[in-house]
Formats: sequence, C-alpha cells, structure tokens
Amino acid sequence: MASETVSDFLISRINEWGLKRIYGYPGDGINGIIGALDRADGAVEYVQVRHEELAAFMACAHAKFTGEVGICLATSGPGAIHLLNGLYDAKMDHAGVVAIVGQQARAALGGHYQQEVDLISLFKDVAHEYVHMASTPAQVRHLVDRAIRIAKAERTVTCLIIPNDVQEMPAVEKAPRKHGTVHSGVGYSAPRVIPKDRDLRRAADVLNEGKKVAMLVGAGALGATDEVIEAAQTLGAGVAKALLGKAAIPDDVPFCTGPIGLLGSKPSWDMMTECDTLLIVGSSFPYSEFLPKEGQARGVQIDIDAKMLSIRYPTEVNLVGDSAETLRALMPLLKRKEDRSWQKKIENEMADWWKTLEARAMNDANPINPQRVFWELSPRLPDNCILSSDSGSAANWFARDLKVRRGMMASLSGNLATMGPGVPYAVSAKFAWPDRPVIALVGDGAMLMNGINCLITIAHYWKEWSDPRLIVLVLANRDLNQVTWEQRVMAGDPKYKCSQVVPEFSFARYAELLGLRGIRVETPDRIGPAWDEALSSDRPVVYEAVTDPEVPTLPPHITFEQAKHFMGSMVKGDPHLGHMIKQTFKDAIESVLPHKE
Ligand SMILES: Cc1ncc(C[n+]2csc(CCOP(=O)(O)OP(=O)(O)O)c2C)c(N)n1
Ligand SMILES: [Mg+2]
Repeated sequence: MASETVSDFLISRINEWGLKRIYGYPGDGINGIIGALDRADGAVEYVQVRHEELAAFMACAHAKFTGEVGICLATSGPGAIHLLNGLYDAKMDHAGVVAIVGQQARAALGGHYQQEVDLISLFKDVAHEYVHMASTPAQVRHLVDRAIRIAKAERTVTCLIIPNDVQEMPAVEKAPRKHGTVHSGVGYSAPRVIPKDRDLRRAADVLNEGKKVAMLVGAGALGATDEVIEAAQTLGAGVAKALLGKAAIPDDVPFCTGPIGLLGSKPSWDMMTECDTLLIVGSSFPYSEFLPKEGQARGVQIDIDAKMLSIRYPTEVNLVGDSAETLRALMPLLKRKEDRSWQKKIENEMADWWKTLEARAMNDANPINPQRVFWELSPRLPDNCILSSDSGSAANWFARDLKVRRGMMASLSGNLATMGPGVPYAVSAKFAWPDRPVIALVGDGAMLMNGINCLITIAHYWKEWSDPRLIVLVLANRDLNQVTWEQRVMAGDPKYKCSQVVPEFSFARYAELLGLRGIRVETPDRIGPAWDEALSSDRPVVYEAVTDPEVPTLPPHITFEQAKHFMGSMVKGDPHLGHMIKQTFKDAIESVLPHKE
C-alpha cells in the first residue's frame, strides 16, 4: 500500500523494521495513527489495553521475552503521562522500547492549550537517548528509523512525539536531495563484541589464581547458559543468580546457588562471604553488601555495556563483551581447578538448602503457607513455560522456591521493582508466544492496583491464543506484605493496619464473572490438585491462594539468634505479634537444623 498520510507511513515503516505489534490506548492526540493502523489491515497488530501503564509494561515484556523492540502508543497529555512507570521499568532493566505519543497541533503549542504537556521535557529523562517531536512530515522517516535503532542498539527507551496535525499530513517518504535533509534507512544487526586478547589473558590470570571462585550472573547471561555452566565447571565455582538472571542457568545444576540478596539463598550468601575470586557476568545486582567485602576477593566482570562495569564491586579486570562470546573466548585460557572441594562444599550446602526450603514450605500457616504454593508449583511447571512475578512477597518465593529448567523464561521488574508488571508481562508473553503456558505470580495489592483490570484484557483476547493456559496466581494475604515486613524488620515498626491491610476482594469469583476460570484455594491439601486443574484448564485461570501474611520474608543469612534478636527489638503493639513471632521462629529454625536424610 502506498503511504498516504504521515501516519500511514509511520505504520508501514514500523512494519519494514519487522515489528508487528503495538500496545496502545486511543485518544484525540493520536487519531491519525489509529486510523492508519486500521487501514494497515493487520500488518501491525494493535492490542488494546486498559491503561497506558499496562501498554508500556507489555512493550517492555515484549522486549524481554523476544529480544525485539516493544512498541507502545498513547495519546497526548494524560495518555503520555500514564506510560511513564512502564517506560522506566523498561529503561532500568535495559529493555528496548519505543513510545509513540501524540501531541496537540503545532499551531497550538505554547498556548496553554487543552491537554498540552511539554512532552519533550516529560520524556527527557526516561528517553534521554532519543526523544524528538516531528514538526514536519519529512522528519518522520529518520525519527522512526533512529528511535527503533537506538532502542535496540542501546537497549533503552526512545520516544517519538507526533503532533496530531502532522499525523494527518501527506507523507514525505523521501526528502528532496538538497542541503538540510536527512536520508535514513532501516535495519540493525547486533555486533560481535569480544574483549581484546590481552584483557582476556588478564582475566584468566585472576580466575586461574583463585582457589574459591564465586560467579554471579544476571540478565546479560540469559543467552549464555552453556558457557556459564562450562566456565563454572572449569573454575570449580558456584553460580548465584540475580533476579533477572533467574533463567540464565537451570536450578537443578548442583552448584547453582539460586538467588542472591534480600530474597536470596543462604548458599549464595555463604559463597560470597567466603570466596577469594568473583566473576560477574551480565549483572548489575545492586546490593554490594551481599557481595564479598572489598579486598576479600579479586574480581572480573563481563558486561556488554561499559557503563555497568565495576560499580558494585571494584573488579580488577573489566571486560566489555557479549557474555556468551566472551566466556567462549576465555575458556581456552582457563585452567581446570584440580581441587574440587570448594565446589563440592557449595553443592552440599545447596542440597541442604533445598531441604530447608521444603521444610519451610511445609510449615503450617494460617491458612496457607505461601511458600508451599510455589513449592508445589515447581515440579509441575510445564516445559517451556514463561513466568512473570510482581514486586511483593511473591518475588521472594519466585526467586527461592521455583526450580526453573532449560527452555523456560522468567522475568519481573528487576531494577525499578515496581508493583504492577506481573499480569501485563504475562499478557505480553502470551501474545509473543501463544503456544506456551504462562504463569504470573502476583500479590493481592498489585492485583487491586492494576491486575484485575488486566484480567479484562485477558478475557477479551485469550481465544486468539493457541494454548489458552495463562494462570494468574494471586497471593490473597489481605496485606501489602513485603512492605509490612520491611517496616517491621528495617524500621522496627509494627503493622500499621490503615496503610497495610488491603480490602477483601474475591479474585476467583471475579475471574468467573469475566468468563475465565477461578479457583480459590483455602486449605493446604488443595494446593497441588488446584495447580493440576489450573495447568490443564481450557481457559485462563485465576488461582487465588488464601495465604498467611505472617510468614516472614527473611533475609537468607538471618540465624536463629539474629531472628530472636530482631524480634526482641521490635516495638510492641503489632496486632499480629504472637503469631508472627511463632512463624518467624519456625522458618528461622528450619535454616539451622541440618537436613540430613
Ligand atoms: C508502584 C509501587 N508502589 C509501591 C511499591 C512499594 N511496595 C513494594 S511491594 C509492596 C506490597 C505489595 O503488596 P501485594 O501486591 O499485596 O504483595 P504481597 O507483598 O502482599 O505478597 C509495596 C507497597 C512499589 N514497589 N511500587
Ligand atoms: Mg498482599
């Protein structure tokens, strides 16, 4: 189809870039673009969301789950403002997203006009690598080309602002050949980035000299599973995973110590406190207190982005490179550690830790222990499934209790740690991979924030997906639980009901109302059978688990003594004090008991 208006050209150019889906919400700031999407007749699919923030989360998840650039579309003023949180999520997790937003007509700008917001300034932080407004049709070709290429190459957010009058003008596909015009083209192919030999040798020297090597992998290692495992085997190392690197190596690898940090494992903590060498691959895991003390270990870091090097630990050798390629180039220089005792120790500790987790999951709670919901899901995870988690207590159990296997994907809002991405990430995963089962793990607070609205979108679209399985687990604990625990443990404050308790809402019944399946699980014996039902359902399911908010989200290194101490130091007056202390002790005791057969 020959492009007619600027908007028609915009859509056909997006199509030329190979991008086939836009998540959006209309408004009179983008009527021209919506009209063009209609005329394009499905060449670019339009997915209608319930709130622009959800469109941005979906575009972000599209980038995370496909490696393509995600696109979201919103109207001027309010619609554009609504995108922001989802765009920051993408920016902070290095997901390539293009935001396309409308603007009032050029002649009105600067006139305190209806819905006129200074969008260049508004997006100047989140999209600082590239935010531009089209003031004439001849700009649009290079604005689109550059916004997509920069989003992809820099793994960041870019933004195009198109005033509504420009949208309706005749397209200028080819600027005249004269001074002051720009002639751009489509296409991007990632380069091969490998450090220099000299630097690889310096890295190998550090790693070869170490006796107790710890590895930390993150999102940047997601495409380097075999290389990470091989390097760890050669170095006799253990491998801890930052949250976004959950799927980087399978959890049944015996020297994988699972998560790190506040929601980490004890073996990751012990490994970091005892290692003499640290190899970080594709991770900017933020909390340095969970890494070795400065001076304790010599460090090597691999990252595709030099900006991310040596900011959490003063690593001695900093390699700019693709994780898989760099590890492959490093391998021939590494000497296999003959002494395997360090890795063996890690493997033993990890075997013990899995037993601790099982024991914690099986502790009684009132009525359901949330850990058990995850523990029982874990062996039932379908091959190739895609997992999303929200921010909240779910992220702890997602990180610790689920054993991901090869072929699975898993993500959440890693760096912004915002509430609200769990369900929209899952929807986006279904659009990208309609034949794969998808499971979202979400708290009741996040559901009430935006998840229940997103269920309406699921109800609207699920029949288009070849495998209808999309399960939303809701931890119905009537609490903003993650923060309730943070307030108790970090500030020593009791639970302030007015701020922490969320209203009663029947998530399962609401799902049924929408034509989805709703399963409410109120007793521990129902947990497993309900997962079986959900995973064999012929339609999307809301799995509402009535869980106990007094099960602590304890940091991994808290010992029984420390637990007693912080409980003792808590101010009195928590309405749930007795039950909570009992629950905390149960979990803390599980960590210090040896789990021998
Ligand atoms: C947009 C946003 N608002 C507030 C927070 C702070 N916060 C983090 S987790 C959390 C509680 C989440 O509650 P819920 O979704 O019910 O999960 P739970 O921890 O209870 O399982 C809050 C308020 C945040 N991360 N993001
Ligand atoms: Mg909750």
